[in-house]
This record gives sequence, structure tokens and C-alpha cells, in this order.
Amino acid sequence: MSDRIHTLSGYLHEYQKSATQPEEFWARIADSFYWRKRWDRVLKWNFDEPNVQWFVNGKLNITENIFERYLFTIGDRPAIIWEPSDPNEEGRTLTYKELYQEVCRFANALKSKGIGKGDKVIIYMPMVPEAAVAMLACARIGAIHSVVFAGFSSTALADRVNDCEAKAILTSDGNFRGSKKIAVKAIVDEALEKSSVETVIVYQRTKQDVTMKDGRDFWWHDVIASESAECVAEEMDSEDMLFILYTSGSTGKPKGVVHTTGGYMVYTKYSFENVFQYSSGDIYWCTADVGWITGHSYIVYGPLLAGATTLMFEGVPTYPDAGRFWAIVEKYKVNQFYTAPTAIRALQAYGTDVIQGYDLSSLKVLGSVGEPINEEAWHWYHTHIGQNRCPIVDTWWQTETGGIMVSPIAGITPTKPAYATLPLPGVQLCIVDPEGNELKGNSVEGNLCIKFPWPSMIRTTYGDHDRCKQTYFSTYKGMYFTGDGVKRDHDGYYRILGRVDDVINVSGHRMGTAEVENAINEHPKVIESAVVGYPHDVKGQGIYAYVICDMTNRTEDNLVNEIKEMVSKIIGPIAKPDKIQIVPGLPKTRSGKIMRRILRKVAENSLDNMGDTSTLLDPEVVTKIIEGRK
Ligand code: 6R9
Repeated sequence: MSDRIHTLSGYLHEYQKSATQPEEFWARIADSFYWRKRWDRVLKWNFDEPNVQWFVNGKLNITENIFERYLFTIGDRPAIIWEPSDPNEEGRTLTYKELYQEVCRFANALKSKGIGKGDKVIIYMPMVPEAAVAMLACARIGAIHSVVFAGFSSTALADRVNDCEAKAILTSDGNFRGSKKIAVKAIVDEALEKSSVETVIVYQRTKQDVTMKDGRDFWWHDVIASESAECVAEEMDSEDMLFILYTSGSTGKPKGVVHTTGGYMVYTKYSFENVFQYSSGDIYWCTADVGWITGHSYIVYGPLLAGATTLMFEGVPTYPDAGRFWAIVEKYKVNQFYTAPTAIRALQAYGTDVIQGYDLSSLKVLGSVGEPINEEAWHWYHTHIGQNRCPIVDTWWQTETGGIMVSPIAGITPTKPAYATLPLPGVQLCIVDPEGNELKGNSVEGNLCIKFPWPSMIRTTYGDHDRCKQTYFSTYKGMYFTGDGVKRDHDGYYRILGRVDDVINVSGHRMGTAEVENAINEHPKVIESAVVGYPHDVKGQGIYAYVICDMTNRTEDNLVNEIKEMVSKIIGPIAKPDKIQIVPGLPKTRSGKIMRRILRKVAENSLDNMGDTSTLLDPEVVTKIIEGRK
């Protein structure tokens, strides 16, 4: 039976079924996969502990649902098409058969380095097919991967290596970023100074000089040289960990979101096929990096589980010029294109001349993810890229949800600019007021929660289950709290309004304000800091930092630059504040809490309505901050 939704009434019917008989609904979807042993029970759950188990006691290997499942039918179809950063370098295509062989070879190489079921492996790699090979090889042998975005600093990498007690790191000599070469291996070496990682495997990409530590570091091409292209998949339990992916929250330390095997597999394939309406033979391209959840679910797992052809691009949208995305769409005749609003806005700024001359007629569906898409960007995308022909799927979801939760079904759900529209089947949304009362009916606004489990949901935060409970399941009893504000309009359509917690979203990258503050506070001259987001034309949100400093013998300019460098070094360039204001004090309540609301208003430049400042210890400080604003 096909699980594809073809009509709006079909969607409504499926949604209804998924809400009234969730177990029957998901069992039917899951039955189309290959299980070594079928589950005993579809779902066991409670949101108090929380404890959620899908397809209980089912046994499987997710890679068998990519390879063994497709090799005989579509083995010669392209699985991954790779476009390098430099348009003059030759691209690569790996068919399902070739990808399978690469995965097996590398899986065997990992085994021969003593890595096996349950071991944690960090992947810190550029956007090359080997990054996907690395993920799938781990899954093949039951090792748990944790991909770290290769733009993160050595400190951020070390934190993640240590938190998950990684046994190995898979990396590259260097990365190409636009016209630059980044010395990736050197960053890894620095991160490993204080760690017990036993094995480092280095994929040669840029051919730059690196130091290889005897007995620890090995070249990718050497370790696979004599390995067999067959590797029997490890049998996994449905609830065995598939991967850990670190993401930022409102408190300082990034948390390791844990996803498990069975539910994640079922949900990513189902949502991929339906949202993008992928048809056999289509070329699908998601521009994310594999270091983010979007890359996991919708470059690697979802598309490959669906037997799709997924395009992977190593470079950036503006190299060698701002027409690069459109050149790639033309070159490969891309049918589904999935990117982030920040990229759309950045390209919009270059005008439409750079689009002219490219043939975009292959495009059928456009997608958006990572942050709210503003109406202007939506219309630009629709008119100039989609040529008023392609539906836009504005997909709302999170690292924690594992897959797309609210989105139009391409070409089926009528769209509305800036609206993620309706929940996918299986997703039971709930809008609550600050006290946790459900706001029923339409034309309401509040905090977005989810009241029933879905297969690809977060199971725990690695090494700290209580943190998972506190962060997501304690704010509103019996519900998963997303951290996002939302509006349900008169048609029952959902519009995501952005985070209501101390998480900011810069160019679609999640960052905790506390995380940035901690990095700023590392500077010896910094006494205290407070970070907020503010509206930014291209990035969606920019980072505004208010910093109290010891200015003895220092000028403001050099301190500001040093602080920016400090953040870049500790977290990575993506976290560098856009604006730093040195302030004499911070607005605090009598109990010592920083009133961020005020700082946000100043950063937004909306000074007419500062709200109640009567609880402030020193209201004078606000006047001084306003006077010195950037
Ligand atoms: C997939 C991903 C999650 C946060 C999420 C929300 C924002 C993502 C969105 C969106 C409005 C959309 N977000 N998609 N906001 N419309 N279509 O981005 O995961 O990196 O964990 O970020 O991103 O605020 O809570 P992640």
C-alpha cells in the first residue's frame, strides 16, 4: 500500500486516522520497511518521565532499509550527486550500489579499528559524500554518530567529544569555504589535546599539510584500501540510539539530542516523500550542512530511505558568484530545492540579474526551513525562483522533533505566505497560554506544544535525562514544549512567530544567549555581559551584546574586536556578535535578574514602549544604555 498523500481530502483523511488511531496508522506506515523482527507493540509512552518507545522490540538496521531494500531494483540509480565548492572541479555521482560499497568498506575499516555497537563517533567533515558514508557506516555497525558542524571551533568540538565520550573522530585535512581553505585537522588536533579519543580518520580533501599522530591518526584512503565491499549489518533494537546531535538551548551548555533507530527511520522517509512529493527519478537538493538536523534527516536519511537522488553541495551560495545556486539547479535539473530564509534574503539582495540566464524550469517544489520566512522573502522566492509555478513548503520543525512537523504537502495544501500551514499526519499540536491552558479554536496565539508522541521525537538528552525532562516536558504538564510562539489564524493555519525562550536564531543557526555570554565572559577584561537577538535584514536575527568591561588602559575599539575574536574562537564564527556595546551596568531587578526585555527593546530600537521599569534596581542605567546604543 502506498503511503503517499495525493489530494487535500487524502491528507485530511490521513490526519484524522493518525489522530484517532495513531498506533494503527504508524503500524501501517512502518510495515513498508524491512524489519528483521517485527515490533511487539507500536507505542509505549508517558510524557512525565519522559519515556517514549516506538515499535517496541522491533529489530532492524536502518541501512538495510536503504541498501538491501533498493540494490536489486534501483542499484544503478544515483543516490548522491556531489557538487564541489569549485565549479571547475569535477563533481561525483554515487549510485546506490556504489554508495553501498563505500559504506561497507568504511564500516569494515571502523570495525578493524575496534569500533563497534554502542561506540560514539564524532564526524567533523566537509560536505563531501564521505560525510554521508561515515554516518551510514556508523549506522551499519551500530556505532552512534555525532556530527559536529565543521564551522565550530576546537573548544566547541572538544566539549562535544568529551560530553559523548567519543572513541573516534572522522575528519578531513582541510575544508574549502568559498575561496578559502580551512585547516580542519589542526582544529581537531587542538581539540584532542585533552581527550582520550583513540582513533582519528582523516579524509584527504584539500591536500594541505597536516600532522598525523602515530598510532592515532590514519588516512581514510589507507584504512579502506584492503577492506571488503560487503559488511553484514548489525541488528539493532528499534530504540537503540542512532545518533546524538548537539544543539543549543536556553542554558549555557549545548545538549546532545538523542534519536533512536526505528521511529526516526519511519518518520523521516514518510515526511520526506509526502512534504516534497518526491517522484522516482527526481533530483532533490537540500542546501543545509550535514552538521545540522536538516542535513541528517533531509540530505541523508529521509531521501536515501526513499530511494531518492540527493544532491550534496560543498560550497556557499555566493561563490564564485551569487548565481551559484541557480547554476547548480540548471546543471543538474533540480526538481525539489530546499533552503533557508537567510540564504533567500542574502541572494535577494543581489537582485534578479544574477538569476537571469539560468534555466530554472526543472523546479517543481521549493522548501524553506530553519527560521520564520518573512512575507517579502516568501514572495521573492515564489516569483523569481519558483516562477509562480512552484509551491513553497515552509517546513517548521526542530533538532528535537527529528523530522518536519508543520508544513504544506507540496502542491496539495493551499499555501499562505509566511505560514507553515498545517501539521503532518501524526502531529498533534496544541497552543497554550502561559499558564498551560489549551487555547482551543481558531484566531489564537500562544506557545506551541505537542501533546502526543510522534516516531522521530527526542528520546533523551545524552548523559542527562533530567535535562530533557526539565527543558521539554516540565513547563507544561503532559506536553512537549517547543520553545516557539505560534498563531493559529481564522483558517486554522499555523504561523510560527519565533522563539519565546533565550534561544536566538542567527541565519537559521540556533544559539543560546547564555552560550554566547559564557564565551564573552572568558575575556579577562569582561566583568559581565548580556546577549539578546535583534531583527537583522539578512540573518533573521543578529547578536547584540551588552558588556561591562574593565576599561583600564584599553580603547573601546580594540576591546570590541578582541571580544568578537574570543567568541569566534570559543564557539565559532557563526556566533560572533554583530554589535557589542560597552555599558556601565545592566538593567537588573532587585533580585538580581537581568531584564532582557529592556535590552531587546534597545537592540530593536523600539524605545517608545519600554514597559514597566519600576522593579529595576537602578533605572538610570537604562538611560545610559539608550544613549550609547549601537
Ligand atoms: C530544523 C531546524 C529549530 C528552531 C525552531 C524554530 C526555528 C525552524 C522554522 C522555524 C519558523 C520555520 N524554525 N523552522 N521557525 N518557521 N519553518 O531548523 O532545527 O536548528 O533545531 O532549529 O528553528 O524557532 O524552534 P533547529
